[in-house]
Amino acid sequence: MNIALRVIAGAAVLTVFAAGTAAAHAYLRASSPAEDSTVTSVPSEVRLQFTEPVEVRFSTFKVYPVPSEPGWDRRRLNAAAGAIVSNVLRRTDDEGVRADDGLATTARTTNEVVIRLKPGLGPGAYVVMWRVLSIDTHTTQGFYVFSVARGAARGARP
Ligand SMILES: [Cu+2]
Repeated sequence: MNIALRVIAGAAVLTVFAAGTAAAHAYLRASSPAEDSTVTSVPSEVRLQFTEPVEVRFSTFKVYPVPSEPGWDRRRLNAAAGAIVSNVLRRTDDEGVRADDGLATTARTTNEVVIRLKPGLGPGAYVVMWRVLSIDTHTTQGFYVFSVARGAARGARP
């Protein structure tokens, strides 16, 4: 992230505090796979729908595997995912360890962002994370977890 963007992000945080919850920011409205869901076919992409358009080139989207054990509940998975997010959201040159293969979205500003997943994801938990600059210049970030079931069918769309 360059200096200018850092300044924008810092200013955005102050604005968020000042404006409280009344202002509109780019929050996640819906996603596929859905938050905390377990899918029975291996997804090839993640679709994120935000509450307002985001500046794609000034935003970050990543999917990482979440090392976890079968039987972990939602809370435990989300705690593990949160720890990963704080470590890797700003990391660069991490293509090799990510579960995603970059964006399919080519628009500069859009409400819906499509993230390509690497082919043939194995069973287990994954965290989808984002830090987005919305067109109103506010920055928001978040994450959610989905899981791929054991024995999930391959080659299907999410
Ligand atoms: Cu906003």
